[in-house]
Amino acid sequence: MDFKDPLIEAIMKDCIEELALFGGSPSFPEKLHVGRPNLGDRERFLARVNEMFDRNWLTNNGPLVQELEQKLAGMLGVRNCIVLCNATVALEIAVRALGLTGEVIVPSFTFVATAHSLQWQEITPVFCDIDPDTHTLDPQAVRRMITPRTSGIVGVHLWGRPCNVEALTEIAESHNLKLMFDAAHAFGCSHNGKMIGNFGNAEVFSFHATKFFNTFEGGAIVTNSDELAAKIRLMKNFGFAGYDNVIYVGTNGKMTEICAAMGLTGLESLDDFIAVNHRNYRRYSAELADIPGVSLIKYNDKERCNCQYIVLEIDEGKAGLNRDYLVEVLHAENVMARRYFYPGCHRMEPYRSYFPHAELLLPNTERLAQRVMSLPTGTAVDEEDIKAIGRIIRLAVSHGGEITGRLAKTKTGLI
Ligand code: T4K
Repeated sequence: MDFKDPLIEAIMKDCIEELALFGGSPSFPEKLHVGRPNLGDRERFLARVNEMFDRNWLTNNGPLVQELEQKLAGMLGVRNCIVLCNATVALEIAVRALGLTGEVIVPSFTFVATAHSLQWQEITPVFCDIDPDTHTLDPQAVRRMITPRTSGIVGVHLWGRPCNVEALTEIAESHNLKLMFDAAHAFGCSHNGKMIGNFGNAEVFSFHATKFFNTFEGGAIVTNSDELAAKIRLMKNFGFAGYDNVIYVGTNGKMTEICAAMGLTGLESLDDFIAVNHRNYRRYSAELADIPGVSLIKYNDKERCNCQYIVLEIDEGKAGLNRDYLVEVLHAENVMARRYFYPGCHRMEPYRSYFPHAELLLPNTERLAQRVMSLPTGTAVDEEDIKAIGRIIRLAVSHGGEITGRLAKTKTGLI
């Protein structure tokens, strides 16, 4: 296929026959993904890796891991940072170290790892509804979900936007519950001027390759409790408190030196990554302005924010087509928009079988799971790409009814 400039291609498309979904050529020659890794300076990374080989120290709390922990703790202003192999294991360890049992209140509108980290340890995730504006736990709903078996609350700072930390803290304190945050999306973000990482009993970051700051795979637990941190350090290393001396059940949650090398290198470019995300956000905001039924979620510009997710809500009534049809249009153009976090954990197994009527208590989750989508951003996306994506969305919405009619017919087998 003969590919041209995506912007020119997208500008030229002015009727739906030209959309790739209906036989036109895709606007982008290659797939444009959500979650393309941001890479720091390759030479700096390779130099660190060479030094690592010279030392012949590859894992088990090596010097690069220690340096990364110190740098992260300093940057976040938190007493303890323990880096781990990924955020899922970090969540599992934090849950265990905090002694959570029985039932724990969590949002369903999150990546499934939040719920799995509980269920994996036979703790029941009790799915709670979210605030329709912030997409984070609704404190009033949290109060209603508390039972005598509740031991804790896991809030999720979804898209990097902080939970209502004050209300959740008040609820946790008044009911003697532990409070932790899945801050997988919120590294580098602040709440009331304080860096995320300082709230609740502990917070967990993800440094997965798809996050704006990555260590290939990786994560961290941060806490201002020295006692909790000491326990977590033991738990991530099989429970060893010294040679031959195991004092807890533990697991292997250690981060390797090569992952820490990636993290240390990424930290040196962190401000650039964030600046690119903000610039992309402003461009998307301009390109998508005034498209009926398409709204870009807002970030609080008075706080520090990594802006790593470009999240849209699609109102089918105004756009003329639903989120799923818009995603189909974009995928055909090689824009790999994602339906994070469809369909909600409560509609995934095993939770769907355990709680077949959970949706009755989750109206906002249900609604948002049908309306929300994420678009590509980060250093892999430039101004021309965003303009082209904006034009595809504008074209699709301006022919929303027609696209809906055609796709509905295809799906019902009428054509
Ligand atoms: N809590 C929350 C709220 C989370 O969002 C996550 C993870 C976790 C906990 C657990 O954190 P980790 O245990 O992963 O540290 C991705 C990520 O794998 C996952 O880390 C992330 N959240 C989630 C939101 O997104 P998928 O299933 O969408 O990944 P995948 O393989 O489809 O990758 C996304 C896109 O990124 C691909 O279409 C292509 C691109 N990509 C991906 C990788 C790995 C690349 O271009 N290069 C790459 O190396 O889950």
